[in-house]
Parts: sequence; structure tokens; C-alpha cells
Amino acid sequence: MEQTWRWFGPDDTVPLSHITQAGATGVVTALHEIPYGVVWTREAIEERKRLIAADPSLGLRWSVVESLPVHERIKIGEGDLSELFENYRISMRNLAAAGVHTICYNFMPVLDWTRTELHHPLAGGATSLRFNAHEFAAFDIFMLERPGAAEEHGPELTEAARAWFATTTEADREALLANIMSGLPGAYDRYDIPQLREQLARYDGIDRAKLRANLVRFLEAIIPTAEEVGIRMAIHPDDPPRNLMGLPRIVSSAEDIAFILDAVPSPANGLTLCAGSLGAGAQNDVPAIARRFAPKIHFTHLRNVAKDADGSFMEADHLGGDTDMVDLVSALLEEQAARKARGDENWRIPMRPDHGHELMDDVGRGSHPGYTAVGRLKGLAELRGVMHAVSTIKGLPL
Ligand code: DNO
Repeated sequence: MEQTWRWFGPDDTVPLSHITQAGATGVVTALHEIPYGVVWTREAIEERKRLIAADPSLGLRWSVVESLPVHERIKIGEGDLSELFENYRISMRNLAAAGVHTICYNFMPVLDWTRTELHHPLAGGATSLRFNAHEFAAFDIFMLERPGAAEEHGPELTEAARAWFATTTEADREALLANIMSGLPGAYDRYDIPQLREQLARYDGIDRAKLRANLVRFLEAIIPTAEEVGIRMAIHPDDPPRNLMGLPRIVSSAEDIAFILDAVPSPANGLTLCAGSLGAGAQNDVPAIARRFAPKIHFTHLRNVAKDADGSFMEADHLGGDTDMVDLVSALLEEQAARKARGDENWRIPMRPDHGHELMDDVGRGSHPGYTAVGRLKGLAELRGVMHAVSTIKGLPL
């Protein structure tokens, strides 16, 4: 597998040199500064590519785009979308011309990944990201005051939410809002409660079927261009894989993935196998999903979560948690071997350690939530060990 590492660009607190020290060779990045829906020009792409390769001794290349974001209007299906589709296609062409052929994107309405705690304490002073179902329910029912929210969460969670909410201060509530907003698209936008309500209102009348139809419309508009220029599109699953705040989520299960891949059948229409996102859903057996959709996996995020019965989960050690990482890595290495045997020159699947804990010198460094240096270094080192062991024992190419 190609070992990669997410880098948020020149402002990232983890510099390129540390990516090399961590042992990765591929960089996963995006032009985060460009607003959604605006073309990524050849010049801007080349400039970022130059930056990544500026010090040849680091041995880095830009291997995956994460993400080329899909404008909210496309998800909503709002108005004339021809210009937005065309801009997306131009960006794809420009990326392909620069030799960047794998694009990760998502189709989550309004919110991207969602957590309630960004610094859940672990032994020895480390911290982890966490999703507490009762805190999320408290946000939804008592802060957002979304009609119907209590019914959706059910009596037990609503009670737990009420009890928790009764103990909170204004500062706790603000912190919860900030944590939930941390995963917003672009990672830089933030909404307050009235703005969030406005964003949610844009989805009135958009149910699962409609959102699916809007995704299919998007894929029909861009997949022919991907095929033409050799781009592999890799949709990222919903994180967590369930409806949130009344918004439908349509990339949450094996059935969802099958629908998307079948709706627009093409080698270019593929998947980011995000083990942590899928693994947060009780419905998902991640190694089985990897085996079922193996030929369509264009990129993978390896991370693990430990789930609780009420829908809460914590980001565990990369080899801890509920997903059998050895089995998952085996599935991915088997797929690589099949690609290699077929003569596919892109047989290596790019993988990156997803979210790390905040460990040691990470504490206080202000990295993007989950994107710490030491925590991800540990995750990558553990995963690399598994990859080597599985490859050796099963005789599969690395
Ligand atoms: C979170 C990430 C996601 C991912 C996007 C892809 O850490 O995995 O934000 O980048 O959903 O479009």
C-alpha cells in the first residue's frame, strides 16, 4: 500500500518534513483556501505540487486530493447547477493534468464529521476524539430545539440528554457547539445556532430518495470526465454513519455503497474505505465491506473506534476498537495482489492513518482535531507492522 499522510497545506502545524520522518511518501491534501464551487486552476495546483516536492530529499508526492468539495447547492439540487458541475469538471481536468488522479469527496449534508468531545482524556494525559450520544441529543433537542428531535432520539437518550443538560454551564454549551462545528466543510466555517437552523432549513423536503437522486445527478455529470482523464473518484462514508439533525445520510452502509456504485457503473466511480466512519455504525462489518467492494476501493483511511450500546463511540488505538484491523489489512492486500496479477499499474492502494490521539508533544500544538503528529505516527507505525506481517505470512505484495 502507498503510505500517505494528510497535510492541510502550508499552515499545517505538522510540516512536510515530519511526514517523511513518519515514513509516509504520499501527501493527501487539498486547496483548502479556495471556496467551494470555484475552479482549482492549473497554476494553483502546480504551485501546491511544487511546494510538496520542493525538497526532493523528502521524497514526497501529492497522491490524493482530500477533498474536492461538492458545493451544498449540488447536494440540495438547488437551481441551475450547470456552472457548478462544469467548474468541478475543470478542476478534475486540471488535477489530472498535474498527475493527481485520486479524488476523495463526500456527500454529507451541512455537517462533515461530527464529534461532541475533541479532547476526551486518556491515561497519562493523552486525549481522543469522542462522540457522546446523549450530548449530541442534548444539543439537538435543547440547544437547536429541532422539532421532532426528542422522538427521533427516543426516551432513554432524551432522558440522559436532559440530565446532562441540567448540569451544564453556558461555557459547556458553547464548547459543545464549537466541537460539533469542528467538522464543518472546509474545516474553517463555523455556524452559530441560528445559522445552523438556516442551513438545515435548506434541506426541508429533501429526504433520502431525493438526496440519492442528487448524488446520482452529480455522478452522471462528472464521471464521464473522470473516465476521460483517468481520475478515480472516491466517495467518503458518512461520519458517523447515521442521520443527524434530521438530515438524511446516504453513504452509511453496504447497501448505500452498493446503490451508489451501481447507479453510475464505472471504474472511476469508487470508494474511500474509511474504516473509522463505517466502523462507528453497528450495521457495518468493515472487513466484509472491504471484501465486497474491493475493486472499487481507490483510497483507504485506517482507524478504529470502540462503540457503546447507546450509539456513542470513541476513537480507539488503530489496532484497538471494534474492527479487526488485521483482517481488514488482509482484505486490502488481497485486493492489491489481484490488481497486480491483472497487470494494473496502479495496484497499490493509497492508505493513510486516520485521526490519531493527542500524545506527548502533540498536546497544546493546536493541530487540526485528529490530525496530530505523534498520534498519527503511532497509528501509522502500528499499521505498517500489520501490513508487513500480513504480507510476509500470506505472501502478498506490500
Ligand atoms: C475527517 C475526514 C473527513 C473527510 C471528508 C472527505 O477527518 O476524514 O472530513 O476528509 O469527509 O470529503
